[in-house]
Amino acid sequence: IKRIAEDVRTTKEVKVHWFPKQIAELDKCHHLVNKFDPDLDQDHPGFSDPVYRQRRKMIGEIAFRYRREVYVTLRELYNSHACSEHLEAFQLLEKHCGYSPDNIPQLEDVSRFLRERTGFLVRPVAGLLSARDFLTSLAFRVFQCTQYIRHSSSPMHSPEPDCIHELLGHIPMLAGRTFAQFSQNIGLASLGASDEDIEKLSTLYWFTVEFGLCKQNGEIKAYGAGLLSSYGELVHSLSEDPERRVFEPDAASVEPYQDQNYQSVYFVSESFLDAKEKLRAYVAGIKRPFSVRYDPYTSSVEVLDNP
Ligand code: HBI
Ligand code: FE
Repeated sequence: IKRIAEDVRTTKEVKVHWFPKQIAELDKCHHLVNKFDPDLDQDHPGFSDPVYRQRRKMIGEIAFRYRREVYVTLRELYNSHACSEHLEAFQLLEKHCGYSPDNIPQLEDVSRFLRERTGFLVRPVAGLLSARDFLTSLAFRVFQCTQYIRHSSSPMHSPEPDCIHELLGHIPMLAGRTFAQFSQNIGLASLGASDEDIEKLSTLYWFTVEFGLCKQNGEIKAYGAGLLSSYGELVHSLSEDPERRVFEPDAASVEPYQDQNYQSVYFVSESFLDAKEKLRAYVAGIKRPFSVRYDPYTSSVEVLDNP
């Protein structure tokens, strides 16, 4: 694709050729000179070698799609595979928060956006946290967000959370009221819980917030961030291959899960409201010698002794 560089006017009305002012703008410096292109130049040693030319073409396409590959591929798939809450929030994030194929949004902007929608805040974190610490922050409506991006040799997959996973998977979901409350409730249930209960809540989190499916207008859609940030698993989760079961916290909290491969089982919620009600009943069964209440005015947790 050829793009004619834009001319710009200086204050003196002298036309000068456009040039980048920031390193990121080097994305716009991609115009090739075709003189020695093996597809066009009959004297090129590779001109009559179709295998070589095919390989060159593939490498060239990677260079052109650099930066955009994950965003553009997932964005397209959301239309058919993502739940309506995700699609709606994603549109707003594109409009207000700098979500685009050419830009990685700033956490500060994302945090401001979420605060206005659901009161969730985003806070930077250096890597994978312990389940207890991660869940604890959810109790305060704080989402710990990784900063780094996956290695470019594997654009469609990352073994650990990275900013693509957080920004494309989690953030849009946290803009929804019921889902935000659901997430905070898992966090509140985790405060002071035993190691066994943390393990169960973490598994519950896995099969809902990370890999959950839900029903919408008679169809099944994805709402889990692990799905919404992985092209391959998003397609797999709604295909014929895996088993899909009705979401029941008692079962989901003890189901063995895969963190090396695609899940073989997914849990489908009737709605976020339904999932929230089921979680409430499940949490009521967790034994703690106290209960907790979140005070949004002071952003603090009150501990209430059980009678
Ligand atoms: N840590 N930084 C970070 N991001 C996550 O998404 C995350 C985590 N630690 C644990 C975790 N997620 C979940 O898999 C559950 O164990 C809570
Ligand atoms: Fe995650």
